[in-house]
Order: sequence, then structure tokens, then C-alpha cells
Amino acid sequence: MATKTLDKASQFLVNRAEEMGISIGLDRLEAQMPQCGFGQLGSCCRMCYMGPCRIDPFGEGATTGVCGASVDTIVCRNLLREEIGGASSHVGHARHVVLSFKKMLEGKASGYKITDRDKLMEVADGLGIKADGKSDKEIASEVVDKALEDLSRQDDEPMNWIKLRAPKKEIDMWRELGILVSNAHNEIEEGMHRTSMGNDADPTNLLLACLRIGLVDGYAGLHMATDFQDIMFGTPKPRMIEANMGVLEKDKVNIAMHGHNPVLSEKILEWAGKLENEAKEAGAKGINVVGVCCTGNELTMRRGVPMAGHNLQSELILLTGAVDAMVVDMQCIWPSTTKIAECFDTKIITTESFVKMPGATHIAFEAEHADDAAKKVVKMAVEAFKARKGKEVSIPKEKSVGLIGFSVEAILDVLKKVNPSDPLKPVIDNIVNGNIYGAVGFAGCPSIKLRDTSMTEIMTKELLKNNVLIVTTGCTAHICAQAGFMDTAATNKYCGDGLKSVLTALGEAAGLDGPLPPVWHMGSCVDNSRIATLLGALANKLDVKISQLPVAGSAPELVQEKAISIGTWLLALGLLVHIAPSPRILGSSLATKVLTQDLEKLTGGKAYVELDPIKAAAGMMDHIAQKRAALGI
Ligand code: BF8
Ligand code: SF4
Repeated sequence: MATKTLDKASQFLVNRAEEMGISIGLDRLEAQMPQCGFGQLGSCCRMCYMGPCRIDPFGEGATTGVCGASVDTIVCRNLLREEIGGASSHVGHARHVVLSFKKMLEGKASGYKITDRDKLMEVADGLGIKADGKSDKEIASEVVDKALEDLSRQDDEPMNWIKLRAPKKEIDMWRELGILVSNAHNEIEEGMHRTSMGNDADPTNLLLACLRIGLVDGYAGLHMATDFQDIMFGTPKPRMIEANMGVLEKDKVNIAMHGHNPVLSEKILEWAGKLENEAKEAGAKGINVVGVCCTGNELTMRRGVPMAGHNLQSELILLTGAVDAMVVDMQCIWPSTTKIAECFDTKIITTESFVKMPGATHIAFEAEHADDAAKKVVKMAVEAFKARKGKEVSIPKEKSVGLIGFSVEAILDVLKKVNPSDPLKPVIDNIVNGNIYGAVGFAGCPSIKLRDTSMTEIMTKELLKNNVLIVTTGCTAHICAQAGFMDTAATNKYCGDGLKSVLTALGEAAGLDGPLPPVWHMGSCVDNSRIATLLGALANKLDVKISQLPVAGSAPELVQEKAISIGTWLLALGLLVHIAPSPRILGSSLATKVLTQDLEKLTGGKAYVELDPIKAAAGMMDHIAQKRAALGI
């Protein structure tokens, strides 16, 4: 049984799993040990049936695959395929949102609307769409066409979303490097083609292709998804929320929304409100929608829905016995959930045709019939509650509070209260005087291999102490919220004096009683776009490249291919990207050297692998110090 010790709420449910004899991820991890060393180094190849081939990095055994592929070729091909997996997820997500929006404009999906007209106009203007006399719907429809062009054009014109969202200096740099991409689908196809047996064997060329896919991920995935989601559902604003599994309520119908796409979760939330009376008739005190993983982030950022748990808690939360339905759409959904749900009255409901699981109930969710499907899902949860009513549940008591909702627009609103005509000036002044020594973006997942080391929490505390402001997204945001870092009280508890004074002044300007929190929740994983927008605005203002800013990124607990594609995008943008554990590149000394050293000369970015949280924070501080020195501050 599981031997790692986790946070209190998780541990409580790990213990319950043990009592009940239910297998969870930690047990399955133990059963996998020792994991394959070749796999971890990235040095095994399964691209054809003469293999699988594997290369021992210590020089024992074969030095090439049957076809003659070197270990560098094998590692770089594998890395590119991982990245394509990640970018496909983000582009697929963005495409789904764009197509739902298009159906709405065509009158085929009446349940949706344009919620943030200002954002629509900002995006349209940035895309060069003239408003003159056109209706909002006409403008929106041209915006959709521009988005679909990024998935279909066959010339070499750079993507519309790159031109819309990337800073000019970075675009020029990518043009020079020959990595400006045009069509996301073409790039994904070419990347798969390139890595199939008998094509690209040049490791450097393969790594350049990695940068291309990074741009696909950043612009046709992350930025595009964020923009359309904000237009459809609203741009997040600051609000107080609760986090951790203690947000479940025994006497309510608990619906856990898990996955990524607000096109589904927003509808379920709406219908949970409309069907509250049915829940009451069933003997419940109401309906409690809570969020898991990135859907949790989407719902909390726009609607203040409680953040119930991160990815590693997605199966633990079911062990409470209090979840009546877990509704999922796409990505990061563990097949184990149905097995655990079977032990309770919990329904696992899948909604996408390409995401089905044995043991789950499938309710197809399409924008055209969104209301019907959402109604059905909520009614199913109410029925499940009836079966559960009166039975014992084990809800951990832990829950924390946080101030969240830091979209770029929300941040600028606060800054405008300090300096209405030049909102970024106060930030820049405080960076220059050292009150804000630098900033670090934490993104990504909770790793089952590292969670018990409190990697994210220790790094955060270390950086805050040194006046480094933290912004975060994805499941890392759940970890930070649960640790109390989004509580305004955390500022006095954890920050150095400089950062404390800035956050206090901003909090006062925002009309709060106290400071802003020291860790800013900027959204889901696709909302890493928001972090890039903020960096781009700061770099533009200073007339420097993003790579010159005293900032860094970190995926402190690497799990998903999506983190690889986001990380590569950040490398292309010129950031230091800390990662733990190491991506599967160590089998190739060439790939390791290029990504951790040589790339810096090309884009300014470099990967930095460090598993010790204190050392990792120190390494990032060093990097920030160098950037400050180079700027002469
Ligand atoms: O896209 S942080 S476990 S939920 S991959 Fe998944 Fe990782 Fe969570 Fe969101 Ni992001
Ligand atoms: Fe082996 Fe080459 Fe086939 Fe890969 S492509 S499995 S290295 S023979």
C-alpha cells in the first residue's frame, strides 16, 4: 500500500482507500517500480517494427537502432512526439471552443452568447478587422474565420494569432530562426511525418521543429482558447473563493466538474442553478458544483466555484463517497476513476466522443444540444444523491480561502487605480527599485512522484521570501490555493519586505482591507497565455525582449505532454524554464546540451532541471539576478 505522505486532506483519503482496500495511484506507482531507465532517458524507439530499439547511455550494448538511428535522433524524435501530443490537446481544445462559438453565431447553439464584447472588439482590432458599421455577430464571425485560417491556410503567412499576441521583437527573432509557423494542423502533421521511420534524423533540425510546435501550442492552442473563452464566458475578475476537498457538502448534491473546456462546465453550472428545486425535492439542501483540475480553474476564475482539487486528488475526492457525479470532458482524466466510483453511488459521466471510459456513463455533449445534455447530467446527479442519501461520507475538513481572478485585464484595472494614465509604470518602478526582485510563473501538474516533497510549496516560500512575485496556472494553482498562498494573509506571512510593501499598496488601491495575495491565480493551463501577454506588455513598455526581463517559468512537478509543449513555447519566448523531474532527454548529451545551454544563444531561453526545491529556487534567483544586472538595475 501507499507509502508516501501527502497533505492532510489527501492523506486522510489515502488512509480511507487503504481501509477500504481500494487501489489508488500511489499503489499503482509502487507496482510499476522500478520504471524503465531507457524510457526515462528517452532512449528507446518504437517507431518501426524492426525495433523496439534501445540505446544504453553508458555505451554498453548497441550504439544505434537497427536502422542506424543514433541516440540523439531517437531522443529528439521522442521529445517532438511528446510535444505534439501536448500541442494537439491544446489546439483541439481551442478548436472545440471556436467551433462552439461559430455554431452560436450561426444560431445553432442558442445556449451561448457573446459575454465580453470589449474583448471581442480588442481581438478583432488586433486581427485587423474593421468594425465599420458591422454588427457584433458579423465582427465575431470574421474573428472565427481568422481563427480557422490558423488551422487551414497553406501559404507561409505567419499565424494570425501569432501576429495578434506575440511581441514584434519575438516575431522577428522567430522569422530569423525560420520557425514562424502558419497552420497548426500542418505543423502537427509534419511533426508526425518528420518523426516516423526514415525521415528527419538530424537532432538539431528535430529540436528546431520542437520550437515550431511550441509556437503552435502557444498561439493556436493557449492564446486562441483563452481569447474565445473570455469572449464567450467573460474575462475573469478578482473574487474570493474556497479551495480543497473540504468544499464538498454532505447534504447537497455534489457535482465535480473535471477536465478543461468551459463550454461544458458553464452549462452544467447554469443547469445546477436551474434545477436546485429538484435537488431539494430529493431531500438535498441544494446543488454544490465544485471544480477539479483545469475546469476547476475556469469555473473559479469566472464564477467563483470552489476549487475542489488538483489532478492527483481527482481519484481521492471520489473516496469521500460524497461526489454524486463527476462530469468530465477532455484531458487529464484518469481511467481509474470509474473503478473507484463503483465502490460508491458516484456516477462518472463522459461527454466527448473521443473520451470514453469503461464503466462511465456517456452523455454526448454538443453545443447544439447543450441545454438538453446539461439538464440530463444534473438530473443524473440528483438521482445519484437519492441513492447516497443517509449513507456515511468522509469529507476531509481542510479548506482554504483565496483571492483569485488575476486576468491581465484585472491586473491592469488594479494598476490603473495607482496610475490611471500609465498603469504598468508602478510595476516597472518597483522592479527597478528591487521591491519586486523578479517574477516566476508556476504552471503544470501535481506529480505523484514528487508531491510528497512539497516541491511547489517550498519553492514558492523561498521565492516569496526573496521578493519574487509568483503567478500561477493549472493544477499548480490548486496546490498554491490549498497551501494558503492565495490568501491575502499570506503576504505578511511569506513575503520579503519589498514585495510586502508593493502588494499592500496595490491591495489598498484596489479597495481591499489588506494586501493582494503574493501568488496570483491567472487561470487554467491554456491561460498561460495570460502570463505571456503580461510579459509581452512589460517587455514592450521597456522596449526589450522578453528574454531580458528578470523573470522565469517553472513546471515544478512535470507530468503531462502538455507541460512539455507549453515549456517549449516558453523556451521559444526566451524564458528560463525550470522543470522537475527531467524531461526524457538525458539519454542524448546533444539534446541535453542544446536545451540547457546552447538554446540561450538563439532565443534567450533555456531548460533548467533541478529536483531539490531550495536549490531550484536559488537557481532561479541567480537567473533573475543576472537579468537584472544586464538591465543595469
Ligand atoms: O491542463 S495542470 S494535470 S488539469 S495538464 Fe492536467 Fe496538469 Fe492539471 Fe489542466 Ni494542465
Ligand atoms: Fe529501431 Fe530505427 Fe525502427 Fe526506431 S526506427 S525502432 S531505431 S529500427
